[in-house]
Amino acid sequence: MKIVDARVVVSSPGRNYVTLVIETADGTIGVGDATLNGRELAVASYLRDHVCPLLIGRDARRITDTWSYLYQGAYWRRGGVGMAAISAVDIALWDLKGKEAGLPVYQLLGGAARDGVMVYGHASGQNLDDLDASIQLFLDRGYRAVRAQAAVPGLDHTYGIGPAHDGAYEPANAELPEEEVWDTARYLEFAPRMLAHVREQFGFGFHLLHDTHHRLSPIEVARLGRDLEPMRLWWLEDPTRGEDPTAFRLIRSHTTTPIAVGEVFNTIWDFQQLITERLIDYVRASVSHAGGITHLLRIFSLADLYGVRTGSHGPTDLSPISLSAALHVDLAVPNFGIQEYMPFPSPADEVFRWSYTFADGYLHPGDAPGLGVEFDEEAAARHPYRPRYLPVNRLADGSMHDW
Ligand code: GCO
Ligand code: MG
Repeated sequence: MKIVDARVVVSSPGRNYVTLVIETADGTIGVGDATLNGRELAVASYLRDHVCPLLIGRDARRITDTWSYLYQGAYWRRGGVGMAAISAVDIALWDLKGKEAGLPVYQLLGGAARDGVMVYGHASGQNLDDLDASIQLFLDRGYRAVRAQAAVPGLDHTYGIGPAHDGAYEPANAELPEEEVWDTARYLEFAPRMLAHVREQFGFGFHLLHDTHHRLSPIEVARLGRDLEPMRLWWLEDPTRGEDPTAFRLIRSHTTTPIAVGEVFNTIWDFQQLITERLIDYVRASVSHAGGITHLLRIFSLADLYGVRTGSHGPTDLSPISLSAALHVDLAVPNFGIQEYMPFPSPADEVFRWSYTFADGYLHPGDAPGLGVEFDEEAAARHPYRPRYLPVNRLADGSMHDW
């Protein structure tokens, strides 16, 4: 299983993806996702210029050693770009290991701990009627959990609202970042009203989630969490910025609304205090940003010790390789909670062919050896990279704000 080639393909079948392809001497191909929304080329260069040359000649079977070689060996630690690169290598090596064994990756992780992976869909609307139509669509399709977002009245634009009822949205849609204006007071008045409306319309027979995208201060979250308690959310996501874990002590002392954090985190150390002080309920890590399958398993094991469950990041700005890798982990770990799922629009399906399937609100990664995703490099070449940026957020007076 000697590695003979490692190459990076940046393509844009609907949106930009960075794919790492690792080939071994017997011609087996392993694939990893290195996409970092809005900073794709930085990871591509980190891999091409600094990591791929180090992989040639290494034994693809030595996953943990390769992880440590790239992490400890670089001297410079953590950070989005470097960790996305290490994650992609790790994911590709697990894919190769599964292919060599002739087994789906989840079998190598201890086998299925459940029959399927419960997912949540993204419902959204420009107003409450649109939101109702969107939620209905997910419930009709069999989803057992739905994230609800709606445009905040009085704001020109609210992040994360799809133009279509199926919630599909692509926020990285401009050649330079668009500027959005945020108003916390309007949001804090609207969000409880919006989520109460959802429970009034649809009842409590499904799990309801909501994402706040780091925009509130800790005391604002404390108030929102209290206001939302009657709606019994599955989780309130990223309510405040995650860099200061002690902020969550304040939130915790005021509300029982469950909290999910970590889609922008890169390592177990980012999560350590939040988990060991039981300040969060769900770990939101991305397999392709938090060190691949190897490191995600470490984070999830730590979380399990403290009764914290998993809720892996899974938007369409991570490629189908990431979603598949997350699903193998989800199926195998004891403390699985829920998985985010946004179906990939065409032409992503021309470039990536996946074996995971959806039924009755659950995904299953399938039983193809490895991760179960084939990457078509010729099809990828037909969709070249286009510079695309996420928006930024300002307050009405022009100050930069978290978004
Ligand atoms: C989510 C996220 C995404 C992020 C996106 C940024 O909960 O799915 O908040 O929508 O904004 O991944 O690239
Ligand atoms: Mg989020």
